Amino acid sequence: MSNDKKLLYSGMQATGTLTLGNYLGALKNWVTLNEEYECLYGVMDLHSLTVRQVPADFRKNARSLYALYVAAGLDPEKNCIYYQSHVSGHAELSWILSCFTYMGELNRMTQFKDKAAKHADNINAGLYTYPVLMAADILLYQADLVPVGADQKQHLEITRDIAQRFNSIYGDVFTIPEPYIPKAGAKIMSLQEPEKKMSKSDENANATIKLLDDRDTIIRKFKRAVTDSDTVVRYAEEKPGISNLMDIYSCVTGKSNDEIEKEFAGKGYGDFKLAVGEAVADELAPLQKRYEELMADKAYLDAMIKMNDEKAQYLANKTLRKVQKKVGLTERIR
Ligand code: ATP
Ligand code: LTN
Repeated sequence: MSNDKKLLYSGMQATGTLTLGNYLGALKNWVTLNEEYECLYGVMDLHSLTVRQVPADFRKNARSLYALYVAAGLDPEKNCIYYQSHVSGHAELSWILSCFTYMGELNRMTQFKDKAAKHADNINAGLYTYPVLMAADILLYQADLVPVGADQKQHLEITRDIAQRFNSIYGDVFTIPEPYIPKAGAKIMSLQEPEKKMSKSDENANATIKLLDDRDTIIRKFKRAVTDSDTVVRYAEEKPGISNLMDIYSCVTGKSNDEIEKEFAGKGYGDFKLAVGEAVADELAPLQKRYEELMADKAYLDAMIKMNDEKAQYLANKTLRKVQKKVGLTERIR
């Protein structure tokens, strides 16, 4: 791109409405890091195809995800926010990289194991090669930094391994990306089963806070959050429910665990849960308002999508042509 800022790349799958986990683990950090980096954010719709989608819902989810990125504070005029499927280079580079990825490496991926167990009737090859496509997303743009939640760490490691392997054969083709995994909020847990991560595909509505839940729903879900039989607000491994709520409260208010423990000393879980619910609802209110405005302005979103698709396509092609040449594919005759 045009200046010498380092490049940040990230994205999310377009499957269902985002949760507070997606927001605190990823999206909120994208906004914080935004000014320092040149940024690209993808709506990862090709990755979403690894799980069966209803076409009409899928299209709506993808647009809604685009609008949520913008509503969270990412300016589409300053950042390249685009659809993965609109840039053919992702699939093309993914094929080439799959020839530099070992099955032994893919066999170790825990997300594949989890998803295969969850979708036992549809263990498709895309689910298996998912990390190769993710490596292609990142390497195509020569990203320096990739902010994600803790569950994506293994995918970043395999991306680095593939890039290093390729570079060791062909010279310095790819930038080796660094993961950015936040200290607080990297793994927000389910409100109903606090030993499981909060996931947008959870069937129990009370387990997740959706970014578009209204204030009353948010407060009600926090009130019902599973905790323990103790009454003291304290961060501890044997108190996963309360510790998770403290993580959430800390991410949203910026308060440390010590400060939170002091704030709620002598008060019960009820007061604490209400405070967490209110803080989260306050944090999400401006995002929700902006989201509604954006979804009502079709022309604006369409113009942003078109402009950024072209920008991404241009950047992607630069790397793709270089890679094709390096591996010895015959250049097109113009
Ligand atoms: P699904 O449950 O449908 O597989 P997901 O909720 O895990 O999806 P992704 O699209 O896979 O969502 O992830 C988008 C981003 O949100 C990634 O950076 C991921 O690390 C982060 N993320 C997802 N869930 C959490 C969570 N519970 N806590 C923190 N970060 C999360
Ligand atoms: N697998 C990621 C989504 C994703 C991604 C990427 C994130 C696909 N390609 C490239 C960062 C960079 C997930 O969050 N589940």
